[in-house]
Order: sequence, then structure tokens, then C-alpha cells
Amino acid sequence: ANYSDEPPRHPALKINSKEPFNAEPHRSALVSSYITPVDFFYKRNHGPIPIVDDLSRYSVSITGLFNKHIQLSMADIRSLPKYDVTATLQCAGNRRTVMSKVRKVRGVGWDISALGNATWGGAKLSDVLELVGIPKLSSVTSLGGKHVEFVSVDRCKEEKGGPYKSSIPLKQATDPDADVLLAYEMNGETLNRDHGYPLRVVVPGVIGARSVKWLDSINIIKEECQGFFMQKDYKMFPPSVDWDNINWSTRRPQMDFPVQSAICTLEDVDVIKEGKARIAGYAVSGGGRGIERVDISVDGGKTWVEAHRYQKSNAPYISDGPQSDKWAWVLFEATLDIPIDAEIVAKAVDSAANVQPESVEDVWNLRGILNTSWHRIKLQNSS
Ligand code: MTE
Ligand code: MO
Repeated sequence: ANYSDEPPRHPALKINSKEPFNAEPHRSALVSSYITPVDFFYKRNHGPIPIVDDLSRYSVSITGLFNKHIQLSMADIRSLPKYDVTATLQCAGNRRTVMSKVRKVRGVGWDISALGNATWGGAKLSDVLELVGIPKLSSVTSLGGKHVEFVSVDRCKEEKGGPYKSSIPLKQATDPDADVLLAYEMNGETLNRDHGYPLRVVVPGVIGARSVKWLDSINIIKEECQGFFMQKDYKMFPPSVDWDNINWSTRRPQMDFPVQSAICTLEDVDVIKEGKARIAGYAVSGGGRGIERVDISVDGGKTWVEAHRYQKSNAPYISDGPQSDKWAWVLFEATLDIPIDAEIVAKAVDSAANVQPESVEDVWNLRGILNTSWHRIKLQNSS
């Protein structure tokens, strides 16, 4: 591993691990705009950032259970219709630090900012696969392929020096409505090195781990990818399973993320005076399920008020339509009377009426993933 050629990063990011580089913005940065600026978008890596410096020699190979072996250049990919999809990418480890306070978990610590909302520009994977002869809405190829594996250029120790990889079902990959992209732009700019230059996968509504950066090849395979991050990581275990009784094969790789929300205008240690305060944050759900409601409490969850929600972009590269961004977060806000000894709580409800679990103990798992418990902030008393 060689960390001597890392890209420059914004000094305001909070670094959770230096090598590999894992960092998140401060809470307040997340609610300053609907679209997260690239500089403040969390960075989650498992090895050094690879350098792809000669685009004319870069290509994605597509191999596996169909009748060809194809190399697609950037020009081939750019010749397909370009889509701009606004989608929230969230690491499964978001909010792990709080979970680790219940009982020790394994993994990089994250506060509540291991997610961001970006407009990804690129070709739809369904168009790319059609170009090479796999029809839209296929669930199996003529030779029995059922999954689409993405293999990266980077190298990581979990894969014993091999590349990061993962897969999604062929059905999702060939479904134009699933909006899976091979993205070369982020927020209207060329994708930068940290986020996968020159080309990354974006799988909307699914944990960030499946959105492979620095794409090298796409393989059509029979079974889901056997890589570390599919089989030995990013699986949700019940609280009864620990490292001495874990059996990885009993669980499926996590795909969609559950309904999540967090308050971004307060830190855990904040002192605020009694009186009115603006509480704002984000809410998002996986699988394209929208946010139906966000409830806020100032008394630890005894009583609730509904927050105002909004999705809005002033970015010039997004056409304003009546429809909401189905893969994107909503931001919420409420101005509330804050009592002495307030405990501020947020919980969101998604369009399928799924609601965040009340306590982190109930969802504790040894890998510390998917902490979607009610976000609580106990304010220090100032009076
Ligand atoms: N792709 C590669 N090649 N290598 C990685 O380490 N990390 C994954 C995913 N894709 C990773 C990767 C994880 S766990 C997450 S959460 C997202 O990328 C983070 O994307 P970002 O750094 O652009 O925010
Ligand atoms: Mo992640």
C-alpha cells in the first residue's frame, strides 16, 4: 500500500482514519445545502486512492455469462444518454460511534455524517448492459448469469491485496427505473479521485459499499460476488451474535438501507438556553422509499411535533420538476421551545410506514452497521 499520492482534502473534514482515508464533515455542514458540496462529502476508503492518469488507455471490461468479452472506453460510455440522478449515498457504518458505546463493535468510528446527497451524472448501467447485448429487465442471461459484479482498480488488505468488489442482482442492474449509474460526474463536475475518478458505480437506495469506485471491470456471474465486503462484512446480525459464535453464511449481504434521520444543528455537548431554537437535520430511506414524516421531541420522546420537510436544489445543472428526488434525502426543520434539561429527539417514518427503532441496544450488532435508532441529543443545562 502506498499513501504517498493521496489527493488534497478540505481541512474542515473530521478525520476518522488517515490511512486508509476516512473522513466526514461537521454536522452543521450537512444542512447548509440540499446538495452536499464535493469537498464536504464523506470519504470512505479501504486502501490508497488509485491514480488513473491516462484516460485514453482507460477502459472497463465486461466479461462473464454472456457471449462476449468487451472493453468499453470512456468515449463509449459517454456516447450513451447521460442521466443526472440525485441520490443520497450513505455508509452502512454511519452513526457507528454511538452504537460502540453500548458494547464494542468492529469498524471505523463515524458520527452522523457518513452520508451525503449528490447529483451523479453518467450512463445508466441498464443502457451499458443493453449495449453489450443484455436486454433491459433481464433476471438471467442466456448462459445463467444472475448477478453483476463490479471490480475496482484499488487494492485493500481485506481482499489480501486484491481489488475492492461487490455485486448487485442482474434484475436491478438492467432495470432503467433502478437508476444504477456508471457515473463520471458529481455535482456537475468531473468526478474527483477521492470519489472514484474516472468512473464509479452509484446504486441508489443501497448502502454505500455497493457503489464501487474506480471501476475496472464488470462481470456477469451466477452467484453473488464472493468478495470480503459482500460475504464477511456489511451483513446485519442480531444482538445475540458475537465474534465467538458468528457464522457469516447465515446472513445475506445488506443491500437497501433502512429509514434514517439525524439532527445536524446541535452537537452532543451543546449548551443552549431555554427558549426558541431551530432544529434541523436530514431524513432518508433506502429502496426509493420516500420520507413520509419526521417527528421531533424536546422531552426525550414523550411528546412529538412534526417537522417541516423540504427537497430543493438551486444548482443550475438540475432541471426543476414537480417531482421529488426519490433517491435523495429530505432536510427537515422545526423551531421549538426548548425547556430546561431538554432531550431533543428525531425519528423519521418512510413511505412504507417503517419507523426508526427507539433504542440503539435493540439494533446493536457486532459490525456496528445500520444504527438507525432515534437520534437523541441531551442538552447541557445552561441556567
Ligand atoms: N469502492 C472502492 N473501490 N473502494 C472502497 O473502499 N468503499 C465503499 C464504496 N465504494 C469503497 C468503494 C464504501 S464502504 C462506501 S460507504 C462508499 O464507497 C463511499 O463513497 P465515497 O467515498 O464517495 O463517499
Ligand atoms: Mo461504507
